[in-house]
Amino acid sequence: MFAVMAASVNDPSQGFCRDCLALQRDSQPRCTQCGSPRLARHAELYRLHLAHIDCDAFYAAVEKRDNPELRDKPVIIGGGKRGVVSTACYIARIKGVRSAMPMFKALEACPEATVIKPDMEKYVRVGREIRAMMQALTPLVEPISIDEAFLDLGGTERLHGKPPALVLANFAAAVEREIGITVSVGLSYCKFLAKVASDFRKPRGFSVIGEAEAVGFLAEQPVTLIWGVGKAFAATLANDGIRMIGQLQRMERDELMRRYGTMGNRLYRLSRGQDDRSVHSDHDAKSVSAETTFDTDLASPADLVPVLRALAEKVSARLKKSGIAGRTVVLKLKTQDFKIRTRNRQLADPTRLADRIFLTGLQLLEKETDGTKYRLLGIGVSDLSSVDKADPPDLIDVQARKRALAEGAIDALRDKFGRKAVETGYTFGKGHRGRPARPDEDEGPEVQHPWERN
Ligand code: TTP
Ligand code: MG
Ligand code: MG
Repeated sequence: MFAVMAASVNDPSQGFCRDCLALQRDSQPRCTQCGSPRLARHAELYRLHLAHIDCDAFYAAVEKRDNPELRDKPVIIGGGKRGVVSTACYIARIKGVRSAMPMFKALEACPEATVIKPDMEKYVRVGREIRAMMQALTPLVEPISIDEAFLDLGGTERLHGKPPALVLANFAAAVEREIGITVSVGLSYCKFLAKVASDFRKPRGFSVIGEAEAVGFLAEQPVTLIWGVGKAFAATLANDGIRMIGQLQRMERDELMRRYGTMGNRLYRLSRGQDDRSVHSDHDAKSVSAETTFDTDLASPADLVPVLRALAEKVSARLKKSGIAGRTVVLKLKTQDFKIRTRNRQLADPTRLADRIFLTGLQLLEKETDGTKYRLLGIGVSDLSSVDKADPPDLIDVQARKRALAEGAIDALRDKFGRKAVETGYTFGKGHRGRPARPDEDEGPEVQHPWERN
């Protein structure tokens, strides 16, 4: 049924109504069914499935919901006269009130505002309710903060009987109805642009950035739109005469990397709308992993093993930094035709050692190197625990003990002289072959403890 529906409406001049969800069969400015002007139309509307959803003026919206008298008044949420603004409703924003502004300044700009102290417990509760609604749409929900998340709705058409765009519009309406606050939706083909899109027409926004328009759209935007370009870095770029993303698009990767190091690589890729980070669900957040997508598909152990080693080191570094260890090693492979293979092995004790993670991963990988070409390789650990039970001195495997000691020594050297100072046999000199295609953007989820999430 969906195929017929999509075929008939998959046209840039058509689309659907965001209020009543009726499909539009012509290019009228208002819904042919309910008269609403809130129509979603886009050439790629029915193809895209990566979304970012963010609540509008979240704390303020919750307070307005709970006190309807405030509905049409300026509301500021924040901590007392000497505090700062957590957020302000959109009415107060018209007057110039912004998050993180000192409260006295905010009240200078908008003296008539009602100021409310934050009720975190309530906001966390509402945030959880919204997250539960998201999780009913897809298992691939990656919360980013109390009021926002990425969702990957790929492959859910059958389940919902409609394409992701319609599911999202329906979701936004359901949040308004059931929770009593509004959200903005960004729909695109990658995380970077989905997030940009959700911020584009707030509040109650629904913005689509398709692949075809990405480069042209980005060209016109300031560099600050790029993740990781904060005030300080924007000032560095401005010093070099770079203010717009279009300028970055005209620069070579080598030049950007020479000037700005690994950040240069990010500038190169994101300015061109290249971002293949996938959405990691809450379940993954209970693991620590690293993965990379190759520029060309790889099949041979000679190519895959050094990548595995480098990723195992990365996972180990994160575990050590966070003071945790994992007991199950998980190998992830994506084949040329996008099929995902995951293989697990449980260890006798939790580990945080690169060597153990690597060697276990290697055993799992050996069985999978049968000539199949892979486009992605990842390694991680789950069953996380604190380090006290991790890597006990191993009486039987004296070699393992030696390796643990050697790794401790390597870590100490790296602490002193930097990561690059000490390369191991597996990674040394292999950089040109099996190295991750994007060494600084191949990260799986950062370590996330379930209790850190709201
Ligand atoms: P945001 O989503 O950044 O902001 P918002 O929801 O208030 O407004 P927008 O419509 O632009 O998304 O942050 C979510 C909540 O986090 C926000 O309601 C309050 C809190 N917060 C702070 O406490 N301090 C801050 O500096 C920011 C940015 C947010
Ligand atoms: Mg928000
Ligand atoms: Mg937010």
